[in-house]
Amino acid sequence: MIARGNPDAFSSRVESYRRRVEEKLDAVINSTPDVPLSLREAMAYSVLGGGKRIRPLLSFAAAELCGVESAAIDTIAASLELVHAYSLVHDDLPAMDNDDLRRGKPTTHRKFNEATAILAGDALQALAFEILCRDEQLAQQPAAQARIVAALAHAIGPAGMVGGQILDIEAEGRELDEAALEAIHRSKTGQLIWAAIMMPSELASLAPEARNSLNAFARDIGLVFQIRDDLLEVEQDTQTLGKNSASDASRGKSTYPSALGADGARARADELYSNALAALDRVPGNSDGLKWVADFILKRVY
Ligand code: GRG
Repeated sequence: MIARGNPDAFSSRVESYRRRVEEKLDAVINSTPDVPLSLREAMAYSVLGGGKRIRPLLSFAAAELCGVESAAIDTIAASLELVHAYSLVHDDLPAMDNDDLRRGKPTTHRKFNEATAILAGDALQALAFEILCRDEQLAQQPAAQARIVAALAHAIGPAGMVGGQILDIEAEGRELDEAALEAIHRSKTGQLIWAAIMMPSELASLAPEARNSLNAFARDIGLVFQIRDDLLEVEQDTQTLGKNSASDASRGKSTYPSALGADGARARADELYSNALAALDRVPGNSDGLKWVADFILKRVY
């Protein structure tokens, strides 16, 4: 049983939630039959044993808020990390950001080769949808299960992450204003974060006003995540980040600090964070977990 209303309670559960998602991912990667060894190795390399697991933490916290204790949250959390890992593997490819360091290790195409990295990303994405569709707990609520699958597909599809990625690529070398940056990042980064929060909520019956408020929280906190990411790119060192810092500037990408200045970017993140928390306060239930993750997102140093 989850304790209600204790501000420190979520922080004491963070490591166990991270362990849960790691175990689930390990089981999914290593128990899927008939996977060629080289592909399984590249998939495992890309998704296991690294990352902050922010999206799973958002899902576990959203489940706490909505009073959902279903074991299916493990599957939702794992599906999010599978698609997140796929996006990182493809984002690092020579045709995209051409990065050689990720999570403190060589990127997947550097460790293996480009073709293997492309296929590992494709396979991780497909596996995310397979585990959601096969989950027995989710299958007990088939309408909710369909909405969960659709939310993830929408978030990472042409009007979501992939759409944002192409806008981002096409904007290289151009100076963007804040509105253009926001349009890119609400799709490219924000929608997967939105899905992490909204997918568990589909298993609960939220009143329409509560759902709208949770939506508003989810949208704004995704943008806070990106602004913090942009700030870390210019303020933090490569070793702490585990990926190359200042790589946006070297590719002529507009970022929040380049558009607004570092202080302006911080002020915008603070403003969005306040709006997000005000929206969250309108959702009944225990929001300690989402507040903890929102705070982590605003203040993270890696
Ligand atoms: C189909 C070719 C093809 C591409 C798919 C690659 C892609 C579309 C979109 C890229 C989306 C992307 C990688 C956005 C960046 C989001 C971001 C800042 C990720 C870093 O997330 P963290 O800090 O990473 O949560 P960890 O390592 O902690 O998991």
